[in-house]
Amino acid sequence: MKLRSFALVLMSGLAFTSLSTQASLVLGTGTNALIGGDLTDPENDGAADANTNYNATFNSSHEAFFGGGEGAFNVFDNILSPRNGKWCCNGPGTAEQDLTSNNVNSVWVEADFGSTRYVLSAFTLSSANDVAGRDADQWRILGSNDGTNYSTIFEYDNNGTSIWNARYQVVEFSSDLGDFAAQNTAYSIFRYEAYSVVSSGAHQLGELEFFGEIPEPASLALLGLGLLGLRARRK
Ligand SMILES: [Ca+2]
Ligand SMILES: [Ca+2]
Ligand SMILES: [Ca+2]
Ligand SMILES: [Ca+2]
Repeated sequence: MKLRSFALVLMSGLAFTSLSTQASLVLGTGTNALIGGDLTDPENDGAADANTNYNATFNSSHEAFFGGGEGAFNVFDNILSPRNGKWCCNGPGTAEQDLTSNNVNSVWVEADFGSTRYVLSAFTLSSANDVAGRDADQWRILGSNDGTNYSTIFEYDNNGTSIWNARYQVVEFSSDLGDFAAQNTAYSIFRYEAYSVVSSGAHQLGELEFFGEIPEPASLALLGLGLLGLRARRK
């Protein structure tokens, strides 16, 4: 988490000069630029090919596996590398899609935390190794609690331009930095869904990290208020 703290300090400094800066933050390139220890694997010890030591179960629209077939779950393997370290190449195509339509063509991958719900506070997306034309230029981060109804947490819609300018580049988006609104709803499922790529029929993604907190249960908050009330009455 050291890198991230440094990044936040850096952005706090920048905020003095430009309060309106879109704050998505380039953390660097390569595996070492990943924040690490994300919600899917807080210990960073996921055994990817065996799909063990993870705190989430994974699902995807295509290639629902880890491994050298460039499976979708490779976005959760904690590495940026060719082949076994990325997801490729089922694509939604290059054409710009109307994201308000119900009939959008997409590819998606998601992490399901079961009965545990998190308020998403940040995520990183990392580019993969080959041609930049395979990078997404329309995509969303979505949250769900039933696997059927999904709410948009973040939307990137910039046909022809991706968020990256280098291979294996790690970019962070966070509510603290103003990239998306501070979340009030906790979700058990977080999904990345892509609707278009820059200039190739194929889509690729190197890595995906989710960060968030378990909200304080309402019952605990009420208990706290109750205790305060008790104390007040005793006075
Ligand atoms: Ca783990
Ligand atoms: Ca991870
Ligand atoms: Ca990866
Ligand atoms: Ca496109």
